Parts: sequence; C-alpha cells; structure tokens
Amino acid sequence: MISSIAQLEEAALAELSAAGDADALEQWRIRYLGTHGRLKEAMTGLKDVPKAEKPAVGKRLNEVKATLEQAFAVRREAQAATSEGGPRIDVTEPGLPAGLGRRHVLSRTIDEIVEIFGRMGFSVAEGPEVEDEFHNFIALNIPPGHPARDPADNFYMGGTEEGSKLLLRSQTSTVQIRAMEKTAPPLKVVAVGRVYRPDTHDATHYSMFHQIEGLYVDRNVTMVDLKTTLFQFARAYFGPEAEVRMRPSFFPFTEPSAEVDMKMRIKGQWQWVELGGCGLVDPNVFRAVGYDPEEWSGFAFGLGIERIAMRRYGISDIRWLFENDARFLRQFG
Ligand code: FA5
Repeated sequence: MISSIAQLEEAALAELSAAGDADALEQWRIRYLGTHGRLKEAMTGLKDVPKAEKPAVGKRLNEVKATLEQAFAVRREAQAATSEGGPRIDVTEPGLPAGLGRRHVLSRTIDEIVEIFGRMGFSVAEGPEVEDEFHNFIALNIPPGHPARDPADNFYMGGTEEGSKLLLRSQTSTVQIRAMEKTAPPLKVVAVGRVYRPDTHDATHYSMFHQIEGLYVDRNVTMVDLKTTLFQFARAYFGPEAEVRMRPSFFPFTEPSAEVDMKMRIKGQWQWVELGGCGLVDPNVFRAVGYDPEEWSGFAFGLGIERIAMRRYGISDIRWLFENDARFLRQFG
C-alpha cells in the first residue's frame, strides 16, 4: 500500500508539471484532488488495510494530500500570472500616472497668512482644541453667568461643576492666555487653529472653522499699532489697494474693541468685508496671567480664516471647504 501511495504521488507530480494551461490544471485537480479523485479513492481504500498498518498508511496519505494541494496551488498561481487566461501583466508597459495630491486651499491660506505675519515679526503660538473654562472664559474676562458661556453656544465636553468644565474652544483667543502664561512680556505671537461653535451651517457659517489670533504686548502699544499691523497685512495679502476699517464693537477681553473690515476686490468690485474682531488687551486679562497692566499694554485681533480664503479665492459657500469633493479642491493647486 505504502509503495502504491508513493507511485500515486510521483505520477501526480509528474502530470502536474506537464499540465500546460488552465484547463489541464483543472483536469489534473479533478483527477487527483477531486471528490472522486485518486487520492479520495486511496483514502476510501484505507478501510481494507490491515489494522496494524492503518496509522502509517493514513499518515502517509495525509502527507501526500498536503504535498499535492500545495504543489497545485503554486502551479495555479504561476499559471495565472503568465497564461493568456489569467490576468496579464506586461511589466514593460508604462504605468498609469500616479495622482498627485495637493494642499487643501485652507492649508495654503493658513501658510500664506502665517508667512506674512512671520515677516512682520510674529512667532507662532499654539494651544489645545479641548480647553478648560479658565482659558476659554475666565482669563478672558468672561465671568460665570456671561451669555457667551451658554451651553447653547458652546460644545461642552464634560465636567459638571461650574469652573471645571471642558469644552471645544470657541475662539483662538484662548491661545493669548496660553502664550502669556508661558512667556514674560514683551510678546508678539500669532496662533492659527480650529474653533468650534454650534452654529447652523449655511453659506458663511460652519460649526468648525479656523481663526488666526494675533497678540502683541509691549510698553505703550496703541490702537495705531493695531491698525498699522492689520493694514500692512491687508496690503500684503489682498494687494496694494486693500484698505482696513474698524467699527466700534465689544469683546470682554479688549477695551476698546472693534470689528475689522478689509476692503478688497471681489469679481472686479471693491467691497468692504468683515473678517473679525480686535482691540487693546483688557487690563483684567493681564491680571489673569500675572502681567502688570500698569506697565504693559497690548493689542489683539482674531480673524476668520475661511472668510479670508473665500474672498481671496472667490469661493461663495463655506461648506465646499469641508465636503472634500476632489473636483472642487483640484481647482486650487
Ligand atoms: C471672536 O471670535 C474674537 N475672539 C475675535 C477677537 C480676538 C476680538 C482678539 C478681539 C481680540 P467673533 O465671534 O466675531 O470674534 O469671530 C471672529 C470671526 O470668526 C468672524 O468675523 C468670522 O470671520 C469668523 N466666524 C465666526 N463664526 C463663524 C462661523 N460659524 N463659521 C465661519 N466663520 C466664523
């Protein structure tokens, strides 16, 4: 029995290497490994083998089965790769051009803006997107009970006790506090990042957007310094005819405060566009970080990056910036 198994194995392997195409391989499989194939036949014959020999013969049959199955798998794979029937791979054919990605129009805008402020002497500061109430509110002169802390206007994330709640930051002004905690005055930084507000999505509002924050602290800083800085930025970014206008406004962390508009050309027409807020740092903010408000003064501003990118690149709906439709994004390469 053992010797006839060896013969079976030998014959099977010889025939396998002679099988020249997919059809012949399949025929071979049916002949040897099929439900009524020769191997199955031999296994059925096991019941007639004397009891003492059964274990050895059974073991041998199993080995042959494994060998044949493996040899078949190898042959079939090789055959599929080279034969006409299988997938044809011509390694000499030129490949398809690899689709190169490109930077997102918002990332580009951020780089351009940071570059301009970098040339004006601002270094880059950072802070976390998940903030505590101290940095998002208290240090920014927004006390408990202030409407800006309303749960309907913020994404609170946890903590129940007043004063120890966490939230997704609603403005990059939090980074003013983080920067001043870390560095003694004077200080000149910009911070760019995501902020979150439960605003209803429309053409100009999204629940996650980006701001650029600027903070300059030194002796005798005035509104003139603030306006000059914003003006220089506007000219560098929107062109030599761009203009800046400030309208009186209110923010808890600046006094006086103003809305910033920039005049830019949109589809050939000069228009005033509101981009953000600004003002002189409120003395209470300095006290919260241990700066002496008698000695130090400063300005701060916060601009919406999407609004800037939309104006600059003629994008009329903010939602397109976040839908990741490649046909839209490809236009800004
Ligand atoms: C602020 O967030 C202040 N922190 C700005 C500031 C900084 C004032 C420093 C003084 C000193 P405001 O909530 O107005 O301000 O938002 C600033 C800008 O963010 C807006 O002018 C707008 O350009 C942008 N913005 C606000 N909400 C959205 C929104 N839902 N989607 C897209 N952009 C928005």
